[in-house]
Amino acid sequence: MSTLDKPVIIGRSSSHFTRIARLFAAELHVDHSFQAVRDLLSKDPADYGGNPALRIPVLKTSRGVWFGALNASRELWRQSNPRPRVVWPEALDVPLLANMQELTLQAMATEVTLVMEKMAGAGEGTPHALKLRESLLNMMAWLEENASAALATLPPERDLSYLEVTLFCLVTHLEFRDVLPTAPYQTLNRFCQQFAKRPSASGTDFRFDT
Ligand SMILES: N[C@@H](CCC(=O)N[C@@H](CS)C(=O)NCC(=O)O)C(=O)O
Repeated sequence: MSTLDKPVIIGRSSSHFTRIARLFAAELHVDHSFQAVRDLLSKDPADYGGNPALRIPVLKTSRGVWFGALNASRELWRQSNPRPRVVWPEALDVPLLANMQELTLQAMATEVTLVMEKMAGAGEGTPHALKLRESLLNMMAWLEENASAALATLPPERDLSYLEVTLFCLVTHLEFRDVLPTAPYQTLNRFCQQFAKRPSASGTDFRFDT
């Protein structure tokens, strides 16, 4: 089988956005391979599967190249058979759920900036880094306060939702990268403990690619 017959996820095993795509591939039982991006400070789009944004994940399939975790997850879903019932972000049509998804993704993006700035040597004490940390703490407090009600509002007949996958990847990554102590977020931790029982979650544990 050529690589294009079999989807390729391009990313890093330590990246929370990449884990979204890896987790969907596992949930959907889509046979795929994984290509690790060696240097996240590279400025060559070719190192990111051609993504001009210089970001991961990217999914390569026989149909083309898909930039970003949501595009990758949807395409993996389209390739799956049978197709499980997935609740995608556009179905979250009440403020509680829509805001939960927005803040989960924003917290992930904010964490990326904090980690990348640190990796690039800018330090953690710049005015912008301090503001980002404050914003991240605010978002985490909001997510903790609203998680129970939001998760209970998701359609019960679903197999999976993008919201749950992203929330799991966010909280577990904060701990993995030691960005924030996560112990105070009891509701979010309870959710993660439950979600971690899925083979797709335990099979995609964060680790640093060598
Ligand atoms: N909108 C993108 C964001 C992806 C993203 O920010 N990925 C991080 C890794 S977790 C990245 O590529 N960081 C490199 C950088 O910030 O330069 C998605 O949803 O997939």
